[in-house]
Amino acid sequence: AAELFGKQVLVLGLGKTGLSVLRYLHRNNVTPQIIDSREHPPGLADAQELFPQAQIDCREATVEDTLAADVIILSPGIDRRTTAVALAIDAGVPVLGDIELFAAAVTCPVVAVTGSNGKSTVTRLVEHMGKNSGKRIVAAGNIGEPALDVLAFEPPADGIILELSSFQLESTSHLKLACAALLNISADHLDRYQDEREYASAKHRIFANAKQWVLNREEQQSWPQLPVNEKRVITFGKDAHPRHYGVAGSGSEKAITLAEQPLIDVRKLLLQGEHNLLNIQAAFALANGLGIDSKHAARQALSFVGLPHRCQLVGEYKGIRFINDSKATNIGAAEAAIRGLRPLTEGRLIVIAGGDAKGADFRLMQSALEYVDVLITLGKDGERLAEQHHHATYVESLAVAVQQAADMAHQGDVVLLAPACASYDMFNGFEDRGEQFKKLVEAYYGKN
Ligand code: UMA
Ligand code: ADP
Repeated sequence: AAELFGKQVLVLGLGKTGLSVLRYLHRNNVTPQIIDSREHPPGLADAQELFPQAQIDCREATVEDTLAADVIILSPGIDRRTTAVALAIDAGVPVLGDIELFAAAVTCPVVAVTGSNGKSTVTRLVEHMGKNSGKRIVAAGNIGEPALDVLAFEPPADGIILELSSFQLESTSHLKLACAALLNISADHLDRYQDEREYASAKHRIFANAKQWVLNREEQQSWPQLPVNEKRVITFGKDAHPRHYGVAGSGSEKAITLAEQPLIDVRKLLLQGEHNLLNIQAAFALANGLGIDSKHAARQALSFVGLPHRCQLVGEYKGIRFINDSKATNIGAAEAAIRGLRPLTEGRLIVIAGGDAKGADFRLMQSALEYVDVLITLGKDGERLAEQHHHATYVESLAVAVQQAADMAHQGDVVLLAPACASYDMFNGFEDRGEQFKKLVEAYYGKN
């Protein structure tokens, strides 16, 4: 923070990130100017308490504001293309994110994961692999714990696993990483990017200063265009590999391997679905980057139960399983859930989907929808999604969707909530959507 001292610092955004930035600046005796475009930004009262003397405005930032600043600290929810921000960037004003401040201040080893899907699962798994290892491994970033707050932890972290979104990476240039993983890239957030290439290049920024690069063999198109140094690269995939991570065996006799040597017997895992075998391999590589040995990581992985709202069984009634994958907020995630659950479904697969598609093209979902027997859609883009399937109905609410699904389901069927869309058109976030789903299912079967 030394380089911020005495400068005119403008903090844009007063959400979780903005507040963590303010706490950091406060610890470093820097008083910023603060602007949030929302009438009642979530962090307003806390900000006033931290900086009673600071100028805090709840309105759109103007070009005068941004050009007057020496440095702008931008929250990830704000588009860098916003006129006032874009003009400041053009004028040479540094526009940094919280992760860039974190990068300049952190002293312990850091590893990070990005990708369209699986980030939170991998982040929590790496954190879990660090438990009982004698090291204090902390998860931070897009997962919900702002990275700058971790710097103030007592006792301090021995290693940090960061979940990074493309928005955070856009405003980051100097993050040194012991290891960086890119899980996959599928269309998402196209309301914030010109095209998929621009979205991918934001994600590729994770490798700029990383010692090791963890890449997906199944998705060579997600690899960075930068010259790939063989020595730095660790890959993961669905098959065994002579030097890298992989999966050996077939049917129920599978093992996750490193250089064809077994690390974990897949039958012993609580985490379900083919996509999670890939997530586990990436987590191994990242945990290794934090000095956690593979044996310990493997033991810990066996007790990892996964995260709520990700392919989570909410109940089984009359032999019908109801699965909540509300976190499938884009097509790639919904596709992974559908493909992953089809082999485990004896009867019909009934999928509830729809919401705010964030500009995505639903035709990309057609191949996955072939595995779906009945599609029930809802939300802002639900009617458009229904056009992609031969047996689809559009309904006005999640309550009606659950009722229709439960009415038609028989023993052996699976009812899967995998929206392929964001939730904000009808809900207060994916957690709210998942919880409402669970409540509606329970109410249908007379359970409170
Ligand atoms: N906003 C305004 N005006 C402002 C500032 C923000 O309207 O002046 C709006 C944004 O457009 C956005 C919302 O407020 O809709 C929140 O934006 P924010 O930047 O204040 O967000 P934070 O509360 O700081 O939360 C962010 C991440 N959110 C986003 O990137 C949108 C959180 O990830 C993250 O956990 C948190 O920082 C801590 O690091 C959430 C997320 O949805 C889970 N991430 C996206 C995703 O995973 O797909 C990227
Ligand atoms: P993120 O933090 O990137 O949103 P999560 O771990 O929360 O990722 O998982 C979100 C959804 O993505 C899950 O509900 C699951 O359906 C899907 N998913 C998880 N891992 C993968 C993967 N490796 N590839 C494709 N889809 C995945």
